Amino acid sequence: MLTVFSHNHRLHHGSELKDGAVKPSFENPQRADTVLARITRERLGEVIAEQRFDRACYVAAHSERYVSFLENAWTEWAATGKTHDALPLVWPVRDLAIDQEPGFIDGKLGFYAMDAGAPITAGTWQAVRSSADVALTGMEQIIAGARGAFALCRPPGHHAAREYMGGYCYLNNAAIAAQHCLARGAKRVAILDVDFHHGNGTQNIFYDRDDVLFVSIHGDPFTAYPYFSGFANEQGVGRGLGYNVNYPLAKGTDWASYQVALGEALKRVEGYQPDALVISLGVDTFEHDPISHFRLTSTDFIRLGESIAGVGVPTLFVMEGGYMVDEIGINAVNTLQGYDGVTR
Ligand code: SP5
Ligand code: ZN
Repeated sequence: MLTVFSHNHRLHHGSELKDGAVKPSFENPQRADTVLARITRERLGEVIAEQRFDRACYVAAHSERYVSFLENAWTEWAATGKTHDALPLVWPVRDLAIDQEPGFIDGKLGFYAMDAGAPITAGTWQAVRSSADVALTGMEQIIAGARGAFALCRPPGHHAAREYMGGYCYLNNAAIAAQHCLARGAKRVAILDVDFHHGNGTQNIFYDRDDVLFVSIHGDPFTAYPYFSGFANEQGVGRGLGYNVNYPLAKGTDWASYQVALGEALKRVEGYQPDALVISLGVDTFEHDPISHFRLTSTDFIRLGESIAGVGVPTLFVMEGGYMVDEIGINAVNTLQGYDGVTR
């Protein structure tokens, strides 16, 4: 399988609040480099660089003002004399939720964020834009007739909604790729999100639409991040009713129970008869992931890839989470090799 990769991901290396202190984020540059090293070692296939896409491709999944915010946030933050990462500290919750962009960067950060998990640094925008370009380049491969392709995106994207960042995500790479596929003539695209965390951003972007089916398998949000979305009764609205499907699973879920939900999810995808399938591939469902609590083993990821192949639809894999850096390469590449049917 061909991989698309951008060296620009290294321009983004942010901080997050951990145990009461600002520390390097779990979402670090080593992650993508470890996956790339495994791809090379396993000779998965060709690795190509991203092409540059028009900004309009991002605005097709996000709002104009949000994309402008991302482009200018660091400059506006640096103009206040600060040199450390920009993180929001105030949010427009419930009754304070007015739809007016603040005129100062501190307010803008909260207005366009769901949490303090998406730091903005000097190189963030360039990395974020390149990550979306990696997904778009991967989708071009699928459009050109490839059976499968891997977009080694970093930073990840599935928590990024139409108008907000969060959970290490800025632009929603999977959503941008799916939208691009439709723009290039597809009638229906399905997105299956297997990251441990609910893909609230992708759900948000396509919630009222029937031309993109969104299916997600994740930790029950009653007790797992992002807490405020990912419940089974979130099924879409209007034309989109029935085209959003959530499978929240209990803490400690292992392959035996995971595969039941996966089987149902894949049946939904198959029944939709999509022209293309996008997999939001988070491998934070791994048993030793430091921030998640499922129990998939490295071999289970091979089974995951094989099961996805069973749908028989051209598939773009888009990298999302996975924070056990030692095994992130093995687990991601196992999934891709499972899909390719080339595993031991
Ligand atoms: C793309 C993706 O996987 N984003 C995940 C964002 C998760 N953010 C919440 C992290 C909460 C960390 N809790 C640490 C517990 C460590 N024992
Ligand atoms: Zn995740």
